[in-house]
Amino acid sequence: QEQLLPHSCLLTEPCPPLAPHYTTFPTKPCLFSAKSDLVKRAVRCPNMHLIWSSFGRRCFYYVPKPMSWARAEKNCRSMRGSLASVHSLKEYHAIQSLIKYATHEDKEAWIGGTDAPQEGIWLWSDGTPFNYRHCGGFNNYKGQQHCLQMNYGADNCWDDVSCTIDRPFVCAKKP
Ligand SMILES: [Ca+2]
Repeated sequence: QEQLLPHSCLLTEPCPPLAPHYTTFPTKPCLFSAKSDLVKRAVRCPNMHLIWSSFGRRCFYYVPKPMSWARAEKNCRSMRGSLASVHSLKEYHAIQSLIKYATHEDKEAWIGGTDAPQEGIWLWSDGTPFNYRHCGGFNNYKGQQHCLQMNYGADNCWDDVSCTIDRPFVCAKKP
């Protein structure tokens, strides 16, 4: 059976309002003091301890529960989003800081990249252009690595890995 996140998350959570200062999303967890704007504006989902944060023109949501890439994407879609796409270094740093804020580490996580339809042609699950590449090689080890995990290795690069392993994940959606 598919395990979807509680629908109360979808129905009760507004996306925090976008504010100009979010365009300089803190990249160090020490900047997230308990009284910071981010925390005050964040909306917590009961039971799941989830937080939506805004950056640029999208809202991002870190889900700590590990699951396969497809289940992760399905859960993001159940919240009217999709796994996060990344289009710049700043966006990547924002997503990294969200994970660091939630986990206090640079934890590996799914984002929306996949080359499952055709090897070597990378797509974002939200349909946006795959126009940014962070560090890390897509080696398609044993021909079975078609999904993109972030925060891989000592340099927190990108890595292609089997889509069926379980990872926490980051959703994104337009407010
Ligand atoms: Ca790989």
